[in-house]
Amino acid sequence: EQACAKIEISPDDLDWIVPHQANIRIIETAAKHLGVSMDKFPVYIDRYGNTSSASIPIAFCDAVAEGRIKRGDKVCLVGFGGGLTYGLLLTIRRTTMTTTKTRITELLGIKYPIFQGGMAWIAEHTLASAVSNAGGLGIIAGGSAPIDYLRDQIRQTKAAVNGKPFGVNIMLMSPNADDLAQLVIDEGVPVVTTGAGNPGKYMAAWKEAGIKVIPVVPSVALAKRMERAGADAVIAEGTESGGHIGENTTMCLVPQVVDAVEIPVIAAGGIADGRGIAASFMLGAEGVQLGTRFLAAEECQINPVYKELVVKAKDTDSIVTGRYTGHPCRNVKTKFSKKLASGEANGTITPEEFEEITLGSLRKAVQDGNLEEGSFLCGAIAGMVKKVEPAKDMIEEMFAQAEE
Ligand code: TUI
Repeated sequence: EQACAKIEISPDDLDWIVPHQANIRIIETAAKHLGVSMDKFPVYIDRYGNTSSASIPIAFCDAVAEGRIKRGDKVCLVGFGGGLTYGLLLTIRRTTMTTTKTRITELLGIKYPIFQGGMAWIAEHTLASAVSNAGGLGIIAGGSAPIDYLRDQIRQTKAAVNGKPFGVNIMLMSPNADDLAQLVIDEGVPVVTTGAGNPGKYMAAWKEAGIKVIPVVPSVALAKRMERAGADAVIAEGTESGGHIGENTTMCLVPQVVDAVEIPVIAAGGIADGRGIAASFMLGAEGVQLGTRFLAAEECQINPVYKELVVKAKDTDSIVTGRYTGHPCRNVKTKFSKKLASGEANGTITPEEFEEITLGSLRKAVQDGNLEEGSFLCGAIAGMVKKVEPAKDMIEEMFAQAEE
């Protein structure tokens, strides 16, 4: 009772009460007094009717064997020394939530478990270094960039982050993925994320080079395969994301991936504020990846037309094109993207024409702000992004809100 009062919980909130050392008669009396069942006392009694301090590890082993707790569960052990008969160890069912210290922050040595998505043509050194310097993980997009360009981006980021970690995203559909995969080794890049495919063939070389490898996965099956191949974590990306997307939603995908793998899971797709971060943690994620919110970062170098489209977008302003060609892609709704979506739906645009029209359309959006021929990729959460501000302010505000 004293212990519960001290941390302001009721005895009902306890999964177990493990007496450190007591006699069984004292325990039975205590249970009666607290009005809790003897099931809550996983005690081991010696031949004299006393419990021993070995109760605690034995209780844990039994709980694991019986499936009451599993590896990775958060268990809070609170010890109170109140004299021989009052010594208690409590495991608390509802643990205090913290969004800032997880296996991801430990693995990468970062302050906040937040990644900035490695958006092709968009995520370059100014944005990536701003995010890394703010305590997250900034990621440079490999996309289909020429190798010299990416090398320069990596070196500029390194020079700006003063030893803090950063990442490079390897887009596996890129024709020069092999070269970029070797470049990250040669340049000593600390973290690699991958997208749009299975990075299995690069895994051994990356691990050998000491790189932390974190693939994007759109399904449980791929998450399991990546874990077996040696991935350090996975990013479970829902269909709310911008750009090329899978089918499953963040809400459905993340908890299923969390249940399927032991490695930490980062949630992506449809997250743009502290509530989204808190929700992701409730689904079991230990980190988040955001793309769309960072499009509005001051340090993001996209054309101002693009930034304005994102900031002005409302909830219904994203549209998926490319469903019929097998490569669905989420964009800001513009005349161009609406024409593409309706053209493929009613058959007036053939798959070949679609490929031709969209070739180079991302560059036209990012560099030129070309509303007639550009694909302005964005996530379904664009409607919630309301202002242009420094990446650091975004991150600090979001984690303050998530903790709250
Ligand atoms: O990669 C993305 N989103 C992107 S990449 C991009 S740029 C681009 N340019 C030209 C052609 C294609 C893309 C724009 N947006 N997101 C990560 C992501 N990865 N979403 C889904 C996947 C994914 C899909 C299938 C990951 C693995 C995968 O594996 C299939 C298999 O089993 O091989």
